[in-house]
Parts: sequence; structure tokens; C-alpha cells
Amino acid sequence: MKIDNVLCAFEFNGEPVSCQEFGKGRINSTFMIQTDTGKAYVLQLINKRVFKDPVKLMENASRVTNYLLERTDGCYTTLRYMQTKSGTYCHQDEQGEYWRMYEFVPGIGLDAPDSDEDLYQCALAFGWFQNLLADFPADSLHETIPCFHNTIDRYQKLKESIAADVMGRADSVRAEIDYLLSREEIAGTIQRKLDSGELPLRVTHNDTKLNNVLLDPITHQSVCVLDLDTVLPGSSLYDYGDSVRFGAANGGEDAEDPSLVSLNLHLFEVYTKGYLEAVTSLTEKEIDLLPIGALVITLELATRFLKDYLDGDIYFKIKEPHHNLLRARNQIALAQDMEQKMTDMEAIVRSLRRTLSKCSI
Ligand code: GN1
Ligand code: MG
Repeated sequence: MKIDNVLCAFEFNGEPVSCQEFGKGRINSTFMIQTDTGKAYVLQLINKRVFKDPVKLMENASRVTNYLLERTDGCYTTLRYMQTKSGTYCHQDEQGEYWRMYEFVPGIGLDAPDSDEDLYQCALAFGWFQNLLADFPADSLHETIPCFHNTIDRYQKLKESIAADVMGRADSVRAEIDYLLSREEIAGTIQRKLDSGELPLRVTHNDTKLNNVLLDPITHQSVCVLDLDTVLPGSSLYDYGDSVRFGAANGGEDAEDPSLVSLNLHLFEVYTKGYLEAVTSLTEKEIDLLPIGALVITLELATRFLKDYLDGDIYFKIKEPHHNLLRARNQIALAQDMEQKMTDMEAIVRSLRRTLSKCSI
């Protein structure tokens, strides 16, 4: 069996006794490997269409995890990637596919918070990650997906897909296209400020969904930050915003009825409080722009899902034919609700900032 050959390439403890598909990633394929020692590992087939250079991806991920392991204060578990027998962090099989493996970390990943505390724990974990990497040289990381959160470029690519209209779907989604194009200016806000130097370039995770933080199954304390595939130079506002987009919404990316999707202002406050408590290095400008960060990344995801629908669903895994369109509609509904609530979001950030600055005096 192919997976047996792949496993043979890696150094790890014990003999594999079972291999099962695992996880809910939209990009890579993931397997859980149990061994006869009781130790378990996660084996992943890296999606080459998305990650054109898996070797560079693993160079970024292993440099970051090794850096975290050297500095960790014991608060969090850091992913430990297994090396291949030739001393690399990924294995290329006979079909040219790339695989990587890491030690399984027990815990639960939630698609929606069970309680406020879950989201707060997620904020603390991503805040810890941001703080510990504050002095890591961001520009030394490979740009494994060029322009990943460059929303100006994302809009350009959406327009190209609308013009090409390879599936003949553009006319049926005119309302969604019109809304997104009408928000092009605001969607470029963060990128323009990064380009001008008004916002600092940081090492960012770039996929800060709640389910990318493992929680202890009993205490629900955050244990480990997962999925370092998109650790890249970027803006803290995208990391903060993506957590809000995913974790502080009523109705998730796959919600069945977009009219029920909205921003939960209470959860917005919970996440923002945890993030501001945990991240000590944000500039005043970054704090001012937190609510815009949430809106911009939501618009970005809407453009990406809609583009993939127009392109014929070639990027995100789908479970039914209109899945990407539904995801785009859900993100649009969330973005529209954030626009309505922008003044409230800004007031929450101002009030938290005042409270936290008093605490630190
Ligand atoms: C993808 O596969 P997963 O769930 O880790 C995507 C993210 C999106 C996310 C939306 C490399 O992440 O950017 O925010 O889906 N990852 C990549 O759920 O494109
Ligand atoms: Mg990911």
C-alpha cells in the first residue's frame, strides 16, 4: 500500500497499526497513524496545487516550530515534525507527491465555541504565538503562496475569473459580484498600509480559525496552535480578523442559510479582550484598525470562495455543487453585518483599550 511506503520514509517510534482519514482541512489530506507503542502521528499529503513548493513550506514551518521550541515557556505544546530517514521534513513519493508527519497532540478543535471561554482561549493561544515570534525575521520566510492575504491582488484575481467565466456562472451571481466589487476600496486598506510602512510586517499564522487551536478535552484550556502551512510575513490584523470572522460569527462558513449569518458582538468582545491581553506588541495603529481587519478578511474570503465557484471549484474541497457559492454568500452576509456594526465594534475596541491600559499602569 502506498501509505506504507510513505511511512517507511519517516523516522518515528513504533510500528504503524492503523491509518485513518482525519480532520476537516479544505486543502491537504490528513491521516491519523496509530502505532504499537501507543504513540500516534499525523501524516499529511500536501496539496501541490495550492502549495507549489512543499519543501519551502516545510522549511518555513520547521524553522518556526524550532524557534518556538527554543523559546517556549511551557504554556503551550509546539508541533514536532518528524524527519525523514534522509534528514528532511518532507518526503516525495514515486508519484511526485509530498508528505509530512508530526506527533499527534491530543485535544479538540472546535468549529464553533461551546462557550465564551473557548474563544478567549483561542485568542490567548494566537496571542502567545504572535508574541513569541515578534523578533523572528519575518522577511526571511519564503513566500510559499505569493500574495496570500494581499486583498488588492485577490480582487484582481476575482475580476480575471469574472471576465473568463469558464463555467458560465457569472450571470447567476451578479448580486454577489456587484457587492464585492463595490467594496474593493475598503478591502485594500490593510495591504496599502503595509505597503506604505504604516503597518508593521510581522510573522503571521494566516489561518487563525478556532479549530486551528487544540483545546484540552477536559479543561478546554488552549494547548497547541496547529496548521503552520501559511506561516508567512503579513499583518497581525489578518490573524486577528480571521479569528473573529470564524469564531465570533453566528453561523459558520458552511451555514445553510446566509440570512442567519451575522457577527456576534459579544463574542467579538470576548476574542478582542483575549487578544489584546495576550499580544503586547501591537502598535496604536494596529489596535485602531482591528475592526477593519475583521471586515477586510471576511471580504477576502468571500472573494476567494466566489472566485473558486466561478473557476469550477478547483481550489477548496467541496461537498456539494454549490458549496463554494454558499460559503461566499455566508461571508458576504457576515461582511454586511460587520458594516452595520462597525461603530459598535470600534466602541468595544476603544473601551477594552482604556480598561487594559488602566490595568497596566
Ligand atoms: C483553507 O484547509 P484549511 O481549512 O486549513 C485555506 C484558508 C481559508 C480556509 C477557509 C492554504 O484552510 O486560507 O481561510 O480554508 N488555506 C489555504 O476555511 O488556502
Ligand atoms: Mg490551513
